[in-house]
Amino acid sequence: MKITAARVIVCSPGRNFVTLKIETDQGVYGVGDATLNGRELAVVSYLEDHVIPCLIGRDPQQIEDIWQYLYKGAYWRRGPVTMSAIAAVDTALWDIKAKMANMPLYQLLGGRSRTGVMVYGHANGRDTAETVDEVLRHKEEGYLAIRAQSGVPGLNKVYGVSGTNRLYEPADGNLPSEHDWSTEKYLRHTPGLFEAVREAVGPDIHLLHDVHHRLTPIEAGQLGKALEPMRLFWMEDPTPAENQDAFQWIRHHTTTPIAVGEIFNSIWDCKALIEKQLIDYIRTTVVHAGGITHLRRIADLASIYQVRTGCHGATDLSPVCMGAALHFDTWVPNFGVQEFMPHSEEMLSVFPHDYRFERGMMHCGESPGHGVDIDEKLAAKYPYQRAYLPVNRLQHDGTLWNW
Ligand code: CS2
Ligand code: MG
Repeated sequence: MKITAARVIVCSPGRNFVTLKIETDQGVYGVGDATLNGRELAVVSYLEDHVIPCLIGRDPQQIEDIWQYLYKGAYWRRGPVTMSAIAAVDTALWDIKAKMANMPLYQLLGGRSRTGVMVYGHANGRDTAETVDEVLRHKEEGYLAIRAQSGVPGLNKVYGVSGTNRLYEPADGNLPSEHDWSTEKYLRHTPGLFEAVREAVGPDIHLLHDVHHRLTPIEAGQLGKALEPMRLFWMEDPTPAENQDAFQWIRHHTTTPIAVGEIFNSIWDCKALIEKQLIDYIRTTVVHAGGITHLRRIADLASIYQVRTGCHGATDLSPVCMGAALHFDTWVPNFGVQEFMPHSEEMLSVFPHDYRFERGMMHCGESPGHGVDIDEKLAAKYPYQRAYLPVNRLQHDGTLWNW
């Protein structure tokens, strides 16, 4: 069997997506997500200029050998651009292999480990009252797990709050927008937010929160301790994770579970965090952490230390990634939760898919492969529009901070 062609499809149905399509001499093709929010074209070039020429003529069944070839053969290892490109190839090849085997991808990985995939939804509000209403609306829709993010009094824009009833989409056009930040205001506000949310929603709903890399370890310890009475499912990205050891200072001060990893792109980014049990959930994804092949390795390492998966699933990960992730989630033994930030109808129209949401759970389809395709004609109607993620500055002196 041979790879005969591969092409990158860039489209922007409400936001930018990068998709790789690999075709073979057996008429079967596979699709992979290569979207890196705010740096999309870097991955396009990496694929078109450096990876695709090496793929033509190779046997697409040799998933592992191609993974090793692209990882070691680049010499310059790891990084979000490299690993997203490798991920797109890997996902497309798993899609092809499952189609050739005439089975849904989860069967090829090892079969079903659960009846469905528990997801968490995004409840966002400009203030506590609006956020509580949104949490209750999600509870009504059957969500078992709900993330709550709210505006912070005295700050003009914070992560996770769209300010309208539109879906929250952080990337905006032309040049990065600038947000202001005050840790003091955030730490004063957040415990009260979760007191109100827990009071309203009752004890059974899993509540999550994304700190989005903005605290120092000791501040994160403070927040985790303050949130303990509200029993969160997890506190996410409490502090930047380049220094994995820093998480021990959070662990010293709080039992609030910790999730990290959506910006990780390889097992090396989380090896210490997992082995030292400094986290409870690993958020690495199919699209940014080297595809199914590498994500399985991360999940297996995590399972040894009772760390569970909690894959990132924001709208800047395409429906192709969501489809592949749901097959992974259906199989992986140490599953925790899957993030589900629904794509708009416009976005979904470009990506025919067979996964579905039902009362707090998602279900991958039974069609061969990962169950997601791309409608290239429709995609062509949505040309790429450069967009950046915002940057953050400290409100009192303009210091560039973590967004
Ligand atoms: C967030 C993301 O969903 C999350 O947990 O951290 O929305 C993140 O801000 C975006 O994926 C960045 O592109
Ligand atoms: Mg996050």
